[in-house]
Amino acid sequence: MPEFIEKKSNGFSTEVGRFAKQASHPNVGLFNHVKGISVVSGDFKNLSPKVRAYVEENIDLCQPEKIHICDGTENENNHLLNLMQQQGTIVPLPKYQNCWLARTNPADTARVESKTFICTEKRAETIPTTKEGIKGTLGNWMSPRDMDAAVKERFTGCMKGRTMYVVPFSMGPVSSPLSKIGIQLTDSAYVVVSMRVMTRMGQAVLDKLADGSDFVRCLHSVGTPANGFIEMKSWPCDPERTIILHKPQNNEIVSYGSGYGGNSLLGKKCFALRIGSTIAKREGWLAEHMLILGITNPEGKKRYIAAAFPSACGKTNLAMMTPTLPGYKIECVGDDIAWMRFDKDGQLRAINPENGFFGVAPGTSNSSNPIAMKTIFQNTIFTNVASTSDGGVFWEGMEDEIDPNVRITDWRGKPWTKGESKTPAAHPNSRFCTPAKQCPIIDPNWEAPEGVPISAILFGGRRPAGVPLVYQARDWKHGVLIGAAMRSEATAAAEHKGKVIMHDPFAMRPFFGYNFGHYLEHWLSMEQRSANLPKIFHVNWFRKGSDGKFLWPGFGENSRVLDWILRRLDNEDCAKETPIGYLPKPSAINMQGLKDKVNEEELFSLPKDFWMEEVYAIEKYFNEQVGSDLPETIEQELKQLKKRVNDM
Ligand code: GTP
Ligand code: SPV
Ligand code: MN
Repeated sequence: MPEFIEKKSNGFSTEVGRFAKQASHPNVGLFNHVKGISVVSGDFKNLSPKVRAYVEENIDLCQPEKIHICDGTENENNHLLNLMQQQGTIVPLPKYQNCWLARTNPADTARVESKTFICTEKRAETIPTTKEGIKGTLGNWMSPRDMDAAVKERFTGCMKGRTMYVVPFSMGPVSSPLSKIGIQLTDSAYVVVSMRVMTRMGQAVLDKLADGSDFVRCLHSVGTPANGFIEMKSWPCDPERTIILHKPQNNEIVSYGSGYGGNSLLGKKCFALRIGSTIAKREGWLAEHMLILGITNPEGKKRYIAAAFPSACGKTNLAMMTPTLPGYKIECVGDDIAWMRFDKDGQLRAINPENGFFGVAPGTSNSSNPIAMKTIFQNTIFTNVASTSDGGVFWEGMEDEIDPNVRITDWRGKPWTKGESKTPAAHPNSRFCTPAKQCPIIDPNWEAPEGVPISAILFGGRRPAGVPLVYQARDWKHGVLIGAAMRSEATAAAEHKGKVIMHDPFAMRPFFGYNFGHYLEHWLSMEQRSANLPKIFHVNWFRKGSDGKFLWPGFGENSRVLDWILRRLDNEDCAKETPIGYLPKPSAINMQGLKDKVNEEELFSLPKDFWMEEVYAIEKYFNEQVGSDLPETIEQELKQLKKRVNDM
């Protein structure tokens, strides 16, 4: 029971002072100073020379008041939660165990792609050379000189009066040879507690660095607005000057102005995908925006599948799916990122470099994702969801999960009434940040240092028209074309407006660390690494009928599609050749026991006019956006697809 209960004006009890007894700084070193600045937790002398140099350099730049070297302990975590509660950054959610709600500044709620840059000497290393007058959409480039100026302008003195946290973290299990280490310097306690959930963070990582090994340098500040912008004390940020910079040559990330998601939890998109993909290119492996799941069929045969869907397009849902087909079992390895490489036997193996789920909250419910619902109500930080007067959370999709008599406060802190309020209760990109090990179907091998063997790779997106529920690539090269040609409706995960269909090759468009043309070459080169390549498929849960409704029930029913995919892996004769690849033969997808009849004809139809337009759109995209960097093989693959569709 909490020791002090205070009635807050927002209607529910908060546990002020719960951790007060332990709130003194853990692990304090007396006379522990660096450059005249006191180290309030941890021992600076014990850091490796490389880490010390990195910290010292950035003390000079950012001029923090204090240094806190994070050890990752529960005591430290409680101290930071307590601190944030006092500052008003988070409130406890007494309905659950150790759960917290953060409300960000409304100007800081999603990833900012337009302010994200890769810095290399030559522009062509980073982005394909686009046609004259065409704005490139495959990443933003900046010169190292401009990067230095941007950093100096924003970071000089930016941590005055604040604590600089030194966050040692590992992407992947600390003991895995496939893992990589980073040090994040940040002035946000929210980022520290979130990094503790999303990565392996703390002393064990510092111990591993003691041998002098290198690490990815991650500098982060929520920023201090230069002028005009009204600062919100509980969520400082500097939206006007926000910038996310990556220098692959130095394995370096610098992020300023935002405290939210992929902008600030630098292990995730910045490290595991953007810097990760450049390391992967050099070292001959793949860093991808993919979930990893294990699936056991009714005969007891288990396989692993990786799947790339764009942001907010169903990775978390598929990774934790509760299959409706009897006898199937799904286990979750990861829901967002896969690091994959071929082992000495030519088997592709994947690890999930993360340690938690930073999942989309709206739409998560006991009917759509009961496993997530069993995962997230302990030790979780919710951000920008709505709260209830009984100390819980609410979002769109949770209507049946709450007591109808509770009062709801929306993500901005305003009273909200169902059916009356015109704005959503939870921000569409509101998220939960929860430890992966709490997932009741976490795979027994999810931390296996050698990774899990991948048998199939799925690509998919939100395609309301024309694209069938599932089809299989003809071969690896055709599969790479399918990945390159991915398109999807825009979502709230980034700053895009409206439901336009956007190109999102490999679900990586916002996350490429280097030239997409070179990335395609890299994927094609995997054919030389193995005689046992995973089979490639494309799925679409989001096709709509002439009535504007989804044609496919999705979620647990997607097990029917996975069943067909597994049977294809077993070489079952359940597919027919079509111009776009192999589609299920009539009645090959098990529809037994489906609640509502599915219009299979519409779901699997291949309208010729749609596919001609699709091919032209891809051709135009490659021409304009990838230009001469497009591999000859992909050009040939597209030509062949065009011919097949034309002959339809
Ligand atoms: P990021 O974390 O942003 O990379 O996204 P994600 O791919 O993990 O997205 P997530 O699984 O959280 O999907 C979010 C949205 O997709 C929610 O609105 C879900 O309701 C919806 N969704 C997921 N699976 C299905 C499905 O099979 N059918 C339909 N119709 N919607 C789905
Ligand atoms: C995504 O947008 O794909 C996410 C959320 O997974 S964030 O980490 O904020 O990028
Ligand atoms: Mn993602």
